[in-house]
Amino acid sequence: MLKNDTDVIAAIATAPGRGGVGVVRLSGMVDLNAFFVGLLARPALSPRCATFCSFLDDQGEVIDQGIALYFSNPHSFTGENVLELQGHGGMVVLDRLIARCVELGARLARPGEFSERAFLNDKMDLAQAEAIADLIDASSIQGARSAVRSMQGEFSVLICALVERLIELRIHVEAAIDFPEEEIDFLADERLLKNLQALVSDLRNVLSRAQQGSLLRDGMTVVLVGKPNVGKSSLLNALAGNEAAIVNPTAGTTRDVLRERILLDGMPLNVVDTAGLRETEDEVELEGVRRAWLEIEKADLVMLVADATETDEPDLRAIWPEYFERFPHVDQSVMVVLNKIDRSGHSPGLVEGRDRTFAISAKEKIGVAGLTQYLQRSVGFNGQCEGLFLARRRHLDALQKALELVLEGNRQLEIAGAGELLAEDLRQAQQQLAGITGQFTSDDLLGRIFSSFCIGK
Ligand SMILES: Nc1nc2c(ncn2[C@@H]2O[C@H](COP(=O)(O)OP(=O)(O)OP(=O)(O)O)[C@@H](O)[C@H]2O)c(=O)[nH]1
Ligand SMILES: [Mg+2]
Repeated sequence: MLKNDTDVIAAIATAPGRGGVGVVRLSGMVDLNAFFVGLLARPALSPRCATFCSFLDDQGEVIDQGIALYFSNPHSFTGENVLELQGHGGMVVLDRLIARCVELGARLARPGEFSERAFLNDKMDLAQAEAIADLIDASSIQGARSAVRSMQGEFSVLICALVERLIELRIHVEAAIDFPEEEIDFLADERLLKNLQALVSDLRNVLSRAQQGSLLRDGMTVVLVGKPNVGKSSLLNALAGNEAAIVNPTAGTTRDVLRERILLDGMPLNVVDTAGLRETEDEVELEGVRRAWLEIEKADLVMLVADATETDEPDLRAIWPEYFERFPHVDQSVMVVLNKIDRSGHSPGLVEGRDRTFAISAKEKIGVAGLTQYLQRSVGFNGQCEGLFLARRRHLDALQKALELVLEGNRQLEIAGAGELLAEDLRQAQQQLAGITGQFTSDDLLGRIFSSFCIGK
């Protein structure tokens, strides 16, 4: 576990820049007397009362005036004594205020240190702390709603219920193993099998809700690639609904990598436009092509844009052999977007008899809405966000591993009647799930998680 440290930490909690109000926040286990007396010229503050004060420097000069709020432990966000100073939101005034706090013995808080202390003091579990950071970063209403659900603990409650079920199963199995003199037929124990199966089905259900939620958080990255002039930049513009990229009949127009973030029913879609892939002597274009390949490697989905008037090859591998030569063992999603159907006469939509091919006209905006729906469907996002909670990659990994372990245990039981192996799988599955709420998480990982939060949170 991370060490609970006793310093008083201080940070500007409001976003940098100009604002009506600027907040400095302090937290520490020690009493905050130095701050009451030296900063506010008061012997004490009543907890949970707003007090209008002058904030003073070491000479007694007024730095600012505002509201001071005091929360005594454990009734605060961090579970420690917390002082919040609400002054005016200017950079100089807030910098002076924070410098004064440091003079009085506080140290500057690391990013996420308030949340870290709240976690260490059991004010919230790890998934809830992460949900606060995700709420701050949410890019859509749906994402924000799901983050609130996780922050309020709905996700954690489900995870804890799964952990409880695992514990019960472990007790059952391990108690049976502990009496080796009795011949135990695990398979004959219908209750055990039934409970295992019910657990698998519940794990699957939570995993699928978490997967949907994680799409609201991270969305997907789609990279548009293809030969010059096929209409990649036109497609980026059609998807984004604005003229973000330059479109021109000259082949080799786009040389840099261009990114646009679009929301599809709350799911962020990061669309990346790239330079047309071709052999070239031009140094700048060559660099563009090199960068395009780098983007391809990182994408969740690669959209090969092709000109419908030129391509009638049904097989993806034949249309784009270079890709399959570079990445012979792909498990990446690749699809073809057949563009310019206003000139070829194809109907918009999925093309029958062709491998993962969708026909559109980017210029005339035919089939583009259908393409976005197809994208959502292909990642399993149904646009419904009732009951979703914002989940992170690490939550999905843990749920996935727990599910695999339980399935493996079940298999061991069915083929070999091996109770010991089942017990071990269940133990590891429990550890995986406990890692989500932070009951079983390494210091190193905790450090990494909290350091990605913003300062003052
Ligand atoms: N008729 C028709 N023309 C299109 C369509 N989409 C794009 N074009 C035209 O094709 C030309 C190239 O379009 P771009 O979007 O610049 O193509 P690109 O693939 O980004 O090209 P590079 O950046 O050079 O690799 C432009 O003249 C577009 O107007 C379409 O759906 N129908
Ligand atoms: Mg272009």
